[in-house]
Amino acid sequence: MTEWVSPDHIRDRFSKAMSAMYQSEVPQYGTLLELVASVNQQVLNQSPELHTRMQQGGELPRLGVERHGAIRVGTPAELAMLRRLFAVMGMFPVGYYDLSEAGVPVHSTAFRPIDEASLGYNPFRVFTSLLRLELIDDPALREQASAILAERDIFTPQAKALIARYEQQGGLNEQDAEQFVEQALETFRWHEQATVEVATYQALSQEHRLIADVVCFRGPHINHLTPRTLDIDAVQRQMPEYGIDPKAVIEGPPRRQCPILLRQTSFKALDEPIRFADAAEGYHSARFGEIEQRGVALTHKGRALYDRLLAKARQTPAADNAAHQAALQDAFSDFPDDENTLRREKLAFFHYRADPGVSVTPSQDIESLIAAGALVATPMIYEDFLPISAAGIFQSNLGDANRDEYQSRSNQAQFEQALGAQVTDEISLYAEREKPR
Ligand code: OOG
Ligand code: NI
Repeated sequence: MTEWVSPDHIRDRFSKAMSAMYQSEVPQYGTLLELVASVNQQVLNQSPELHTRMQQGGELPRLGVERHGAIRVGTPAELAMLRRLFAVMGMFPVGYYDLSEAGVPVHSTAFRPIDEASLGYNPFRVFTSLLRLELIDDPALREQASAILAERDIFTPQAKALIARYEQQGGLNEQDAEQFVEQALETFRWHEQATVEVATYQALSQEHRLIADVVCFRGPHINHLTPRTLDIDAVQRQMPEYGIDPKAVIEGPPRRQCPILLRQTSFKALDEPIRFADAAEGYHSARFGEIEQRGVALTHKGRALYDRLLAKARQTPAADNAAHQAALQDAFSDFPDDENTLRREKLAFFHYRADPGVSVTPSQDIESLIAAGALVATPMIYEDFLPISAAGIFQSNLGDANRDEYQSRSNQAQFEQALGAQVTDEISLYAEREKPR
């Protein structure tokens, strides 16, 4: 019997290989990693309590490897093959994000591990967007874009063969797993050489810069990687000292005692030299670095409250990050900020662990078990993304020429048809993991 390499190991190797490739392609990302590691270490040194908690929650070993990345693809066939590629690494489509409302002509999902052990081992996620060509107004340009996309194959023949072998055998042996990581990585590599002439690039770019980014290259280059930080405000503040130009505001909820969901910020996409098919030279900006600070996952009720308070804070346009954070602080004073209240009001999800050292009586209810220390509740980390934040990240990297929202409805069914599978509802996954077993 051959031993298959576990998908968790393949994902771990792949995410490390991707990080190494991206650091060599975008040195500023390496600088960002240094800054994040130093801030995380400071936070852990200053807060032994957090250190202990993260250790107990099994979060410490994954802190340094934890990251997400993002890509954008052009056709249903590309998306469907990516689904099969990510499955080899134990990553499955979770959540549906419609960004057309925010003026970005894509809809997206996140490929990520799902079960407890896999998330604990390496929670690597890839935010994956599909271009919605139907949102291009000009029919001739739409035709041209889809003709260009029809010409390319973003996967190596070996990658496709290994995906098929994985599906057939139910696993990959050591040698195949190693090959797979190497071949899969090729899809995410940067290409200085555009596949189109400069005039085509410009026409597509004028329609939307994102369309040029998706259509004009041989593959869907990874456009950012994102390590997890324990103090996003500190990293945002220190970025300029490290020669990094941060986006204007930190997306998501404000700083809190009990962090919720996800806060994100990025450095602006770099202008990189490219060559066109007609030998013309130019610049393209797509690639950047991002950081994230994750907090507790919210229930439907908690999420509805988050959405409402965020909308309230966003009514006042902010001049800078300080003003934006102040508006958020103000709005989120209505969101309970202690764990017991979050738990009792069913706003957030928790892991429950029994402490067998504490004696209990059969009649004790959950609250008194928790009060006695017989049952320990720890926040369950949010593993997903936020559409308004994602739109903010996209926009800060698409220059200032933002366009208005598209007149289109979100279309999960169309996305799932392209994907060739349904996406899993993220909130139901947290609810499932919270159940006693
Ligand atoms: C994806 C932007 C969204 C996030 O973390 O919300 C994102 C992209 O620019 O392709 O990565
Ligand atoms: Ni991101």
